Amino acid sequence: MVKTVDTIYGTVIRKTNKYMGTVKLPGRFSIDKARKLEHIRIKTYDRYFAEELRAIPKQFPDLGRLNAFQRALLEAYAPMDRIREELGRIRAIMKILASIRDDALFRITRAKNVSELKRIRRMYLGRVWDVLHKNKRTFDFLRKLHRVVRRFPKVDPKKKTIVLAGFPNAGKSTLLRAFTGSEPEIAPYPFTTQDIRIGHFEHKWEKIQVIDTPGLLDRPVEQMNPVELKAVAALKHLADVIVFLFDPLQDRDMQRDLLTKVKNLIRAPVITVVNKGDLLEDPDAVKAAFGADFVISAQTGAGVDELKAKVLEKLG
Ligand SMILES: Nc1nc2c(ncn2[C@@H]2O[C@H](COP(=O)(O)OP(=O)(O)O)[C@@H](O)[C@H]2O)c(=O)[nH]1
Ligand SMILES: [Mg+2]
Repeated sequence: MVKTVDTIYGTVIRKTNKYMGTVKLPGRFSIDKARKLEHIRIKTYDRYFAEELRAIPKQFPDLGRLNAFQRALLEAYAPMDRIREELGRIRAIMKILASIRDDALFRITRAKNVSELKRIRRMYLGRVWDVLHKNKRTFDFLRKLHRVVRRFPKVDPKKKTIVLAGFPNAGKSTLLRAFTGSEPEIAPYPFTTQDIRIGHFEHKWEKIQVIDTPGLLDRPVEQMNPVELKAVAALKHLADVIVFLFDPLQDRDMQRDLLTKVKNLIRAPVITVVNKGDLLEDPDAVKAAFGADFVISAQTGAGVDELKAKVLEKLG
């Protein structure tokens, strides 16, 4: 978790107070002893601030090692340069805090009485607080980004991947189950309010991934906000083939329109399929009308094996 600036500040104050309660210097009160104690206190604040700040970049994956899908997903949120810049900003803040510390430590050596020491401490904390708050945007940015990074969907870009698309109710979930013989794993899809559903099946000892993105590849692209659009476009780094399902019970032109948009967004080979063939009197005529490659029934399983064979052929 990336903490807010107020939490960081509060944590450091609390830890330092606790630590200082354990520090005992021998002898009676003297200004020299008061200086020593104040010196320890400032160094303790600084040590805890540095600890808190150092922990932030450590919680992020090595940006150089992200796969193309993860990178595209992150870039849906912000350009990689901005992410690097904000992470670098944390190191810059650590340097500034170190110089504020050094200035305070120097002033302590010159302090003539306790009230002067107190003023130095107040000044030190005030300057640190200012620096943290001036950079609140950086902390907030990294907080939000981290919440997403740690819940990245566990898709493997090295596995061959089938992405399902088509109108709601076209039968994507049913086909995913028919392909994989099981219920998919569900993970939040970053930067969208939607989930990603991930299923697997084995073919010749190789695990093939099947991905369904309900609410994303099933509606007009115009309705997506720019971040959603980029998050969905990240799928192009994953998709080796798209299976686009037509629902013969819904408007044909609108579905063909969505197909065009999905093609433009992802640019992987597309296999088009009319589903619910079991409900059709003349499946081949409907298939021709939709301009589809296949007609199947995901529910009864009719045509599913042939479709699967074609998909595997495209996957190579
Ligand atoms: N008759 C028939 N119904 C189907 C077929 N495939 C899916 N359905 C039904 O259509 C509805 C929507 O299916 P679903 O897989 O949830 O569609 P999705 O929204 O694209 O995931 C469900 O009630 C399914 O049972 C099919 O091949 N034939
Ligand atoms: Mg579904």
